[in-house]
This record gives sequence, structure tokens and C-alpha cells, in this order.
Amino acid sequence: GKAARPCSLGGGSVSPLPPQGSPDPPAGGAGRAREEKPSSFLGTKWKDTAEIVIIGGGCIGVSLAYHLAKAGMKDVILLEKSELTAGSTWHAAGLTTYFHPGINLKKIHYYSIKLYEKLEEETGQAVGFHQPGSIRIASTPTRVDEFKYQMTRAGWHPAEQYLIGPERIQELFPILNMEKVLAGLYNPGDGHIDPYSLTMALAAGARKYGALLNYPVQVTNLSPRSDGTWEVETPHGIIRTNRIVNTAGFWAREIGTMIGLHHPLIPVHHQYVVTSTIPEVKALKTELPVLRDLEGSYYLRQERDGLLFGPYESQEKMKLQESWVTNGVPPGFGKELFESDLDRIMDHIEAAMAMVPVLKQADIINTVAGPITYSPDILPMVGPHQGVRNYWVAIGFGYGIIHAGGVGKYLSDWILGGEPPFDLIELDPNRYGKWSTTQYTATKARESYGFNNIVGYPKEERFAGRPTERVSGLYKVLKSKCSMGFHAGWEQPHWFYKSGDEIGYKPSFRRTNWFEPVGREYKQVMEKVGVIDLTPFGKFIVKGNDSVKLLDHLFANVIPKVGATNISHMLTPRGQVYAELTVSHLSPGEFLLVTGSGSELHDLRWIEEEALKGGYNVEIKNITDEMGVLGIAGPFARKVLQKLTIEDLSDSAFKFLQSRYIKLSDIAATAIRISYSGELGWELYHRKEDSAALYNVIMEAGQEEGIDDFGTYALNALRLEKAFRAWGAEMNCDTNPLEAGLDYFIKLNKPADFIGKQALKQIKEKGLKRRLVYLTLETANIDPEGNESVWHNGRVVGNTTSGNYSYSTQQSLAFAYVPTELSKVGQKLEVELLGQNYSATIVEEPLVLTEQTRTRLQKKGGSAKV
Ligand code: THG
Repeated sequence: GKAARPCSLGGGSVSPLPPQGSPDPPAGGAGRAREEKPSSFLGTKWKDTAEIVIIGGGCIGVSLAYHLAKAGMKDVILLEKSELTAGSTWHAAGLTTYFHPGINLKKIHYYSIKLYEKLEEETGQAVGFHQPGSIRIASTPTRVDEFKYQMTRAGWHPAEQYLIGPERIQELFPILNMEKVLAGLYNPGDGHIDPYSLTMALAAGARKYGALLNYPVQVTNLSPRSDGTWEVETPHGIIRTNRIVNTAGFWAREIGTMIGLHHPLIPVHHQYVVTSTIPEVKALKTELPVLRDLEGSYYLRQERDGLLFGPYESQEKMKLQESWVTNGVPPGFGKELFESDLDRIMDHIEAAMAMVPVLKQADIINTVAGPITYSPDILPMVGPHQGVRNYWVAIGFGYGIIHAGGVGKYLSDWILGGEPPFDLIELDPNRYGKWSTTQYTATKARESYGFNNIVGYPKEERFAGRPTERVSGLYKVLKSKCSMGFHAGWEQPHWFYKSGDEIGYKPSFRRTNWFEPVGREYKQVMEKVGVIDLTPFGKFIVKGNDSVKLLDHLFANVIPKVGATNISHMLTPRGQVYAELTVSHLSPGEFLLVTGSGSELHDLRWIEEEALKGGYNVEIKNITDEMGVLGIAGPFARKVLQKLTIEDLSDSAFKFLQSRYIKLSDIAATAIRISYSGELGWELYHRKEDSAALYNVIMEAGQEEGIDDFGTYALNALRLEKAFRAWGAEMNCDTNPLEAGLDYFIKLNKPADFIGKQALKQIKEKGLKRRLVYLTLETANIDPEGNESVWHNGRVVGNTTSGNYSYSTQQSLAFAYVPTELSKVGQKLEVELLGQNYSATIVEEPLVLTEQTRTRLQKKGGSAKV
């Protein structure tokens, strides 16, 4: 075929685009769709046992099958209900890019592109991969700042990325109207691929390595067995398997529903249009780079001698397919499309015509409106699911083509290796929970779609769908007094308003309206006493005969004595940090485990799986939603609390890291003497119904001491000055606890052979290649926040992990990973912020001593810093 054909709407089965880029279309790829005879599974092999059953034959599922089989897994079975690529893959626009505004997904993109480059050679299947590069266009000064911000976040990654000026942009994209163009973010090697051929190549590879791809085979039911294995029911018989992976695209909800899960997914109508031949395009000697006009919110690429143009409509205009969530996907929906609606994208078409004027003369010869699955935050869900053993997902892909290769490899490595090969926490399926309702999902998907091209600020907050039904007992009391942050469904105060403040959420690439207020809260805690809502912590009770044994196996620290609390880490078998929790031994054999809000189900899944796998006799209860938590911290914390209880709170009677059941003016609470601020403080765990009352009595009691609220931004400033590491920043499964400087919490000599112990001993023996260092730097109106490039002698040598302003020493500070040889105190380095390298110095930690240390030094008669 010459150009693209008009697509048939509803019920049609013609592919949206002809295969392109290779003179010889791959076998079965020429006419595609119906012409391709799906080889009935009856004609191939049918097996009724499998190591793994992958449900769904889109690019994601097929990539997983390919990677598992290639890595040597036997008995990989993929079941597809109609034919490979049916659903979303077949009509995808096929864009590939190295760019991702986040961090870990850059690795996925990178792997995918490197794989796609060599797939034809490996499998003999052409994939129509074009790599003309891509340019993101900035036409506002803020957008230029965003690009600078993204440059420092990309600088310590391998993919090439350049901030380029108008001249270079014009050279690369000669038919661009340069009037509004200020700058471009250029990624050589970006481009597009034919999604159908890509999937067929991966399928050919998967078969070559021994995977069975069986279709059409519909999964009709899933039954878990008591040993953690599964029975997968199909019209052709039952398959017994050790593990299931749901890769069913917009049918993934249907699969989840079979086992009582409600995956937060919703299909959106994504449209793109293809033009007829444009003489100016035809005349070009080289293919145009892919253009992303962020202000106009669309992508545009060359399609043969015409252009292909795909917009992201605003949240008001975009269209969701809600009926598929409420009533299910129409059973026969395979290679069909929705009715297209050009009116909806008119604004974007006009923006594109202004930017690329030759479009004005072009005819639209093809319009594609296809279903793409969105999750609330448009990031996919990839990994094992909490609450159901051996049920994994790889679902919610809004950009499945660029993610397929990398995610297939990532999951395959995780499944075979028993732990994630690298940190990809933002894709953890367990970031959602019961609070992610259908209503929430729809509202959020709408927002996410509309925000596809908005400016991505640091500390971004999005407001649709809030609050969820998961609110703290203090939400009503606090909501008008502060700027709230969203954490795992909860609203938690970031910072509090005072008269004279510029209130509300005012994001910026530089210091902004919360800079002064956070300093005020910081001072409040350092000099007086502050109260913070910590309800969003994940909280679990572990008890039973084997609780001590289980925790000794899970945690690298020793088990605290009854009445005591420990900071403790769960390591992976490779000796990396899986999680950081506090463990409080409440009564003999009964423990309270507390983790950050973002890691609740992530941690719970791990604990539950180990308990089941090892046959431990324990009861594990998630009490996150039942318990409120108030933190009180600062030099007057003791004085204020003492007014409310008969319990002796003196330093010798209620020691640091002790926990105790107490009554505060008749309200029952488990009090732990701990504070992530590093100041004198307690955390008060209480029934959520009592939160407001407890808050009120404490505020009342603290009048004289000038008690006030503080939020998580001040808490972060406080913990950084104390050099407390944060999970997800300084430590994660990319880091071992020794390079993170967590040695103090890791007890390699404890008798129990805890997970990761052996690996960590070897790591220690070999010596560390890099180390976490503590940096101070002088800047102008900007602070590091993590993920920035760290330079030395004109080369990027590492990356920051978090950062902030140090309100007491009045300079910026940051944690960073650098090679061991550059990790000594006094070493000079540079940190790149918004296009400028600031000189930084490694200093001894901490900048400010903890209350604990200050008190200890004072008792010894020493003089304390601060
Ligand atoms: N409170 C509770 N649980 C938590 C946190 C919390 N779980 C998750 C996360 N936060 C755990 N992180 C820390 C890290 C450090 C400290 C507390 C929680 C801390 N460190 C002191 C220090 O390093 O000087 C004390 C260390 C010691 O002596 O053991 O307080 O905030 N409940």
C-alpha cells in the first residue's frame, strides 16, 4: 500500500498504519490484522502445566515471554484471547524516546531502545524502527527552566540529551516556524517503531527460545491453591502454574475481578491523525525528528511523506470510556477503534498548523481513535501484588511501546532473581490501595491525560480526586490552615499558613512561597515545640509464637527488648535496602511496625510473603487505617505532654527509643519516644476517632510554651540537618546499607541469618565503590532536591539523593553518591542546578547534632554544637 488508508470505525479490523520502514514487510505483517491467521493453539503445543502463565498478548506480555524464555525459563505460556497486538498495541503511534521526566523510567526507555535496535538481527523480523531523534520545544521561559532542570536529572544517565538553541532546532527541523521557539530538548536516537512488527519480532524470539504463545485462548477463571500456585481456567482446559502475570491491557480489570481485585485502570480515547503527502516533507533529505510541542500539547512525526500528529486534549475535553469500567469491556472488542472526533482536537490542530505551517496545506487521510489504558498517575503498575500470592501485574501502560522492552526485562529479572533488579518504586502496583476507587481513577486519569505536557515542577502536587475517602482524623481541623500534600491516598500538611504569607501551592524551580514559612516551622521545632500529623505512616501489628523468629529473619537490626523501639532495615537477598521501618516490641511477642506512607503495601507484601514462605506461625495485621499518629517535637515537648499524663516522662524514666502505653487526659495512646526531626519528641499512636480530641488537648496544654503546627517540609529540613537518611532517596534497592552509611543499624554479628546477610558480608569484604556523602553549597535562590548531577573536573561523577536549605547554617545541603575516591571530608565537587554548576564541599555529618547527642554530651560536660 502507498499511504495510510482511512481506517474503519467500530467493528473494523484494518490496521491504522501500514507497516513502514522496510521494503519487505515481515511475514504476516503485510496486511496484518485479519489477514494474519492466528495459529490456533490446537495446531501448536498445548500444555496443562506451566512455570508461568502470562495473560495478554500485547507488546508487554509478549516482551515478558521473550525475556523469560531467553533467560532460560522453561514452560512459559502466554495466553491471548484473540490475537497478538489486539487491544491497544496494534493502533499505538509507536513513539520511542530516551526522555522521561522521572528517574528510574529512564533506564526502562534506554533498555527498550537498545533492544529494539538489535531485534531484527536477532529474530529476523523487521520492526520498522526509525531513529531521527526528537526535540521537545520550549516556547516559554518557564519551559526553558524545566529543560535545565531536566538536564541535571539526565546528566548522570547514559542516554544523550542536549539543551539546544533555535538555530540548531531550525537546522534539525527546517519546516518549523521559529517565531515562538526559545529552546529545545534534543534526544538523538529517539524516533518511532511499528508496534505490530515489534510485537511479532518479540513473539518470534519468544517462540525461538521455547515459550508457548497460545491464542485465541480466553482465560475464564483463576483459582488460587493453598500452596500459592494457581489454576488458570480456559475453554480448552485448566493450566496449573506457579505464577500468573496479568498483562491484559484494558482487559486487565476483568482479570483482576476474577480474584477480587479492583485494578485502578480506565481506558481513554487517544486520537492521532495522519496526513497525505506534503511536498515540503517529501523534499527533505533526512527524516524529520519527532517534535513535541509542549505548549500546544501534541506530538508530531513524519509518516512516510506526510506527518502524523497526536494531541493530548485538556481534562475537560478528553474522553474516557467509563462504561468499560462499570459494565466491562465489550467481549468481542479486539482490533476495533472508537469513533473519531476532530472537533475535540481542533485547538491542537491549530497550534500545530502555527508551528508547522505546511500542515495547512495537508489533507487528513487517516484518523485513529483507540483505547489506551490509564492508571491514576499514568505510570504503569509492574510487579507482584500485595494480598494475593504469586499474582503479578504489568498493566496500566499509557506508553506501552517504549516501556515494553524494558519492563519485560525488568520483570523477567525480578521473577528469576527473586528481587527487583533495580529501583522502580514508582511502578509498584502496591502504591494504590482500597482508597483508589473507580471514581478516583476516572478523575485522576482525566487530570493525568490533560496534564501530559504541563510543566513538571519539583515537589509537584496535583489536586484532582482529593481528598480520597482515606482521611486522617485531623483533616477537617487542619485543611484550611495549611498546604496539603498527597501521600498514598492521605492528605498530610506540607506547611502551615500565617497571616502575611502568600498561601496556596505555588510551584517553582527556585525557592518559592513556602521557603520562609518552612523556616518558621523549623525554628518552632528547634526552639519551642511543634505538632505534626503523622497518621499516613504504614502501621502493622505482628504477633504470634514465631514473631521474634520472623522479624529476626526479616530485619538486619537486633530485635528490641519489650518496651523498646529500633530503626531496622529489611534487605534483599543481594544485600540491598528493601525497606526501613521502626520496630517496637509492645508486649512479649507483639510488635508494632511503622513505615513511611509510600511504602505501606510494598513492605506488607514482603513481610507476608516471607511469613507464608517460611511457614511462620504469626498473625500480621495492617492497622494503618485504624490508627492516628500525632508527633510532638521540640525542647518543650516533654513539658507540654507531662501536663496531660501521670506517666513520668523524664529522660531517665521514659528513655529515647522506648515505647509505652499511656493516657493523655483520658485518651489512650501508645507513645514512642522518637522523632524524625532529631529533636526531643514522642509519637502518639491512638484510635483514629480520637485524633481531633488528642490534638486539641495538646494544643491547649502547650499554649504557655507557644506550641504550634509543623508540616512534612519542615520535618524534611530537620532530618537533613541531622543527616538522617530517607528511604526512597538515600536508600533503596539500588543501594546497600554500607554505602548508604547505615552500618550502625546493621548487625552482621547477630546470630540470625537475616535476609541479605551473606551478600552484605561479601560486599563488605570487597570494599565499597561509592559512598553517600554530605555536601554543603552556596547557591542563589535555589536548593538541591535530589537526582541532580554531581560534577568533578568537568565530568559527572555522581548524583544527589535529597537536598534542602539548612535553616540553621544558612546554606544549601544535599546527600549525594560519589565514587569512594572522591568521598573524603573536604573534597570539592559541583552540583548542577538549573544549568549552573555550584561549588560544593563534602562536610562532616551532621550539620546539627540530635537532641540525643546534645544531651549525652552535656551530661559528659562537653560543649555541644548548636
Ligand atoms: N517514626 C516511626 N517509624 C518510622 C519513621 C518515623 N518508620 C519509617 C521511617 N520514619 C524510619 N526512619 C527513621 C530514621 C531515623 C530515625 C527515626 C526514623 C531516628 N534516628 C536517630 C539517629 O539516627 O540519631 C536514632 C538512631 C538510634 O539511636 O537508633 O530517630 O519517623 N515510628
